[in-house]
Amino acid sequence: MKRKWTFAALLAMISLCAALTGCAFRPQSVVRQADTEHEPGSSQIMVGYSQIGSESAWRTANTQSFQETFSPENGYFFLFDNARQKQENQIKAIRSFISQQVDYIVFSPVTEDGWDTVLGEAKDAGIPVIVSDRSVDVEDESLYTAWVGGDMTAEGVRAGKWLEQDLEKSGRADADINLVVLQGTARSSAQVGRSKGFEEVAKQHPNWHILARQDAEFTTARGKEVMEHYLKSFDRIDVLISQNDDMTFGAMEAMDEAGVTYGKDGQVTVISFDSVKKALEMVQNGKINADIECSPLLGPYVDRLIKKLEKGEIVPRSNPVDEKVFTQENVARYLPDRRY
Ligand code: GYE
Repeated sequence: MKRKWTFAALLAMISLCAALTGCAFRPQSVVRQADTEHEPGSSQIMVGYSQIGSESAWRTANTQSFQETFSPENGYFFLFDNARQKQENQIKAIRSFISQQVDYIVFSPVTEDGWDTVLGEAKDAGIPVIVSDRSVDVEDESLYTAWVGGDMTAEGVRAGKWLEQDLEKSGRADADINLVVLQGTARSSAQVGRSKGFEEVAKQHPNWHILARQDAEFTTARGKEVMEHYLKSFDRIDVLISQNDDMTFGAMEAMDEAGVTYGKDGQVTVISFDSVKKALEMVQNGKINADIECSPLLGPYVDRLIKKLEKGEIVPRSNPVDEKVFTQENVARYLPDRRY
């Protein structure tokens, strides 16, 4: 339900109330969040945003992007909820946005599956849903209006293609290559897509041996633990595929402690995903060989979609954002502008 009362209508109500009762009119607040109020006289667009959690540097930048973009100055009343990695918390948050009759629901789904029921409730309430970052796998596509984010499968393919070229350059195109994978949160579209894309390329190389793939939950602590386990389990690891930078940082600690060298002049080739500033610095100093970009700065994209919907325009259902691959050859050009 929209609460975009015209100023004239509001003024008329105030005068009527004052005339009838002699009292000062104070509209009742619809929603309270901290010490702010969204009032019926307001023309602000009310957006409820359910964030997955705060597992990574990427996620922090993503949250910041939304908080900066969805400001009162930009015409929004913004409700933010951090689900702390739990789907049930996201479902609760979405239900609370529905009961508060927000104008739009935006969310980044922790996993791909399990959204049909709650998104059906949002649809029944007539609230458009925009999926941001990770994607959902739902039976009925009309349960959400649009998705915006990185194409995770394409990112996985880029990682595979980069490795292909690198092995060719170093004359190892036909050598036996041992790989290990640190996977992100199980059943998240980031994990599913990056795995699928990389394995499409890996399948074409019978000499690439994926020794292990394990869930390290997109965190530095788990990345370190799982890499320690890999280093103990396998005599020779040639390539580490780490599905985000935070796990890469943890894996590096594990390799440092085990005395295993990595990066451009090391034993283990490191391919990472996200491309946060700290990781790009490591690309520059040769500790990470290639970093596959995924942009967390999605707030402005969602803002543009909402502004178009407000004008009654039709928006594309799928909105992938542009992404790069960073290596020592090109990183210097981009590093100075990296904000996160
Ligand atoms: O790679 C990771 C994070 O969904 C693309 O989630 C995102 C991933 C990102 O926490 O760092």
